[in-house]
Amino acid sequence: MVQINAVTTLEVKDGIAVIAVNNPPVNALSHPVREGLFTAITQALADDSVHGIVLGCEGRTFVAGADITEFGKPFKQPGLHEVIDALEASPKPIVAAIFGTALGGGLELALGCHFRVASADARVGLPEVKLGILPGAGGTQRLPRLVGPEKAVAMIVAGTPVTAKIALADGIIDEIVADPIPGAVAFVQKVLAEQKPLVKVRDREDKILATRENPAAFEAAAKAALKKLAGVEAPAACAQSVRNSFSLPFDEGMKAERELFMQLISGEQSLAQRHIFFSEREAAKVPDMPAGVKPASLKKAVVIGGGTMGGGIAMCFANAGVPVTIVETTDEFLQKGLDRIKSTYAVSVERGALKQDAMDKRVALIAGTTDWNVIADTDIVIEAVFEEMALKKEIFAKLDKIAKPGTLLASNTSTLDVDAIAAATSRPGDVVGMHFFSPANVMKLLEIVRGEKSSFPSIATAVAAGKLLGKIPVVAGNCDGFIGNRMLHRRGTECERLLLEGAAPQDVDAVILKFGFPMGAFAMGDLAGLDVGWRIRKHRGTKAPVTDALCELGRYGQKTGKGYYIYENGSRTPTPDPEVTKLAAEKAEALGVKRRNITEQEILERMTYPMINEAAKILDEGIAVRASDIDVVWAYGYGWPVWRGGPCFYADLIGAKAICDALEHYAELTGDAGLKPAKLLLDLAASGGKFADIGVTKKAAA
Ligand code: T1G
Repeated sequence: MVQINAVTTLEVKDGIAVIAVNNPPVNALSHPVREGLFTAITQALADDSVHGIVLGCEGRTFVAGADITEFGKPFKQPGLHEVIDALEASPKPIVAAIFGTALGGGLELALGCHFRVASADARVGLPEVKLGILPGAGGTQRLPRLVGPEKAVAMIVAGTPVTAKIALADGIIDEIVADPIPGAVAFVQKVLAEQKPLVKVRDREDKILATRENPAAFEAAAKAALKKLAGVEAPAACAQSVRNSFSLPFDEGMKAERELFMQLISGEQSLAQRHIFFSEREAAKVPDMPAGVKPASLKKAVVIGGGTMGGGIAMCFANAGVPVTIVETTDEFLQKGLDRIKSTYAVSVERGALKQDAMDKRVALIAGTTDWNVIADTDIVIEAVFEEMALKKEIFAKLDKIAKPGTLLASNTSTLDVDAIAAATSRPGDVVGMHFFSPANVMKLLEIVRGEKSSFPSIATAVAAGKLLGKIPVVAGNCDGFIGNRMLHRRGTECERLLLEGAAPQDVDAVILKFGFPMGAFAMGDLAGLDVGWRIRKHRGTKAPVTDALCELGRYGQKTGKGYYIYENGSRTPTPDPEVTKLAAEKAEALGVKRRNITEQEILERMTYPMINEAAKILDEGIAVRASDIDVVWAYGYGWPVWRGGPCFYADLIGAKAICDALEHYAELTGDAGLKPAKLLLDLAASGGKFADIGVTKKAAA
């Protein structure tokens, strides 16, 4: 075996050269890897004793793409194109040995080989669109030549990997093997023995000819793939590049792909999406976690409450293969909860998103009882009952008596004081908040609330639980509304004021949708139910004149057919209602609020800047560990468009000074001192600093 460089080896045995990359953690195509590959291929091609070549990897996965950390840095040769061209030009058969994931540049590398074999659990795909770019090393030109442009555009615009089984059926791989490298060696020996012709993927036309003659099916597939992606640059560029694969000669298609790639990679949207990529991975790291603290293993789970949230949380455990028991107060409530779970799974099966046998396996992992003793033998308990402090305290006092030592006791509260809940037990160190987002079996975000006394093992276990459940865990300090809801509340206050000052719900929501959110603020309020906030305000003695008045009229939103909008005959489509504007005008008059035309720009600023201001306070108080955590919370919990990077990333694009000036203006305009810029934001404005520079907040690092 020859060590070509630190990350590449070449071993020749019985006429077969095995080139292996070993660049942990995911064999990304860093400059040393590209250089090592190019050298190894050149050597193998020049070696007359070599008749066939296998391209493989050591470690936990095949190549998971270009090295994203090199983006934006000076480019070093050889590029991936040179490496792939060398593979494709080889007169000796080359087989890629895929396992784990072959993603982005990793799959493109494999598409440069003559053949591909993979282990049964492998997944292959081109996820570049999730980084705001497109496959830039031939993926948009070679993949259509294997699977056809229709399948290719769907795969590339979605960026979702496919399983080895589908890849084999679609012709991306040639064989599923038990062991990648030995399997690839056997495959290349078979090619040599049968003198199979070496067809370069670039020369394959059979899968694109029909589309070239009649692109109607492709255009339909592209249109379907691009639905709901208006304003996002990369998906449209992906579709155009796949269109080039059958409408242009290969080399021209490659050239156009390169140009599109260079445009996107230096754009704001890709910067934002790469920021989110690394931020979601960073968020799981707790800076002050002492080395050696291990999360407890989670073999069994209990969920208190089988309502919408409790049921969704139980599904998360079942989806992760963890047996879970729902504890309810009555058999009737229990059955209702279990039935709701079954019907949710049934909808996924109907849609083809889940196989019947997978549903059966998951449902079999979910049990239900009214007997609390089940808690004595579990590793984690998540309480998901009604948002009422007295009830929560009663439950945690009960858990304290039954649960075995070391059981993680978590509350799914979205607003209540976790320290107060923990104080109802004799083991506050074992108590954390685990705030799931509705629908809990779908939403990726998990806000882990660290109480004053939450122990490091408890935090570590909660973060590990989040990952186990396929969530993106973000650790937040304990305060009213934690990170997400605290900022959302700030936006809500502005929404109410804008209604009084003259903006209609549909005006505000139109601006928010244009910005890229999947749903407007008022439509979201109607979905969640206006009565939820009304009850909290009444409890706190605060007011929202227009919304309170709507609630007094029984207009709670979708659930009552009327809220800020009207929902005809149970539909979910919001229809503007002039009655709401009339009511707002009456309230404004009663409160002496002057009504005026409000520009889209002002609406956008008041829907974002007060939240950013709150983010500054949240960071200053150490409630969030990093600014990027706040961006992850909003991107995965509240629909902030990932291609806008999150509130703090967005603020850095605008600049703290401009935001402070606008906030000063709105504070004066509205008379709300709460809009005055936070100290941290003023400091950034004065220093010309960015949220990105703040790094880990002092308190969190302590
Ligand atoms: N480059 C650099 N670092 C990477 C990386 C990459 N491509 N992928 C992962 N990492 C780091 C990650 O930040 C983390 O670091 C560690 O590896 C483990 O990752 C020309 C230009 C492969 C499915 O988009 O989807 O090719 O936090 O926690 O959950 O067309 O990582 O430990 O310091 O995510 O097991 C296209 C991105 C690139 C795939 C593994 N490829 N990666 O998931 O581990 S663009 C991608 C993933 C491209 C070409 C273009 C996942 C994974 P740290 P992890 P995981």
